Amino acid sequence: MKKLFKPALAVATVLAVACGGNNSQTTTDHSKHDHTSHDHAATTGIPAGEPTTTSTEAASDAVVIESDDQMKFNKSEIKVKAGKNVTITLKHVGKMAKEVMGNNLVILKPGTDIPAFGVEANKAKDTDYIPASLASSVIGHSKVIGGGEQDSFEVTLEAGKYDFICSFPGHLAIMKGVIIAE
Ligand SMILES: [Cu+2]
Repeated sequence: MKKLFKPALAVATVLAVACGGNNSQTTTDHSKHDHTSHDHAATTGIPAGEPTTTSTEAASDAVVIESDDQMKFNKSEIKVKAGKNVTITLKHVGKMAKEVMGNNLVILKPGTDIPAFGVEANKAKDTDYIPASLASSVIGHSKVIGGGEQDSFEVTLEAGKYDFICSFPGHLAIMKGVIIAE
């Protein structure tokens, strides 16, 4: 209730001022104000408190992303806590073997040329499609996994936006997204 009180008061004050009347009194005198004519002040006061709750849930230090046999991640945007050790888990919820429908999750440094990375990744089967020549572009990555498997890795990201892809050949055009560290 404490969190809701402030926005509700702010809204009530704004509406009271908008109503005209004695402006110098309304800020301190809102408790005596006729509430029947300001029913909407109470309802708008509740949503005003919501963003606080939403933002604490948004950035996490442990995220799970699913991939499937349709060459898709289930999320295109992930929010994590900046400057904190974050665990990223990739879960392949499909059934196909990793040789056919392998998926991984690779977080790339900002500014990485993704198509060029993909060209090199295609040649890097032995290293889970992480090209040694472009290792410096990789902030973190999972193993290549098949249906029913999962793999986790840890990263610490400075505040910012990072691309993530699946670097299995032919997948990165569709299997991609953004990680926002905040
Ligand atoms: Cu993939």
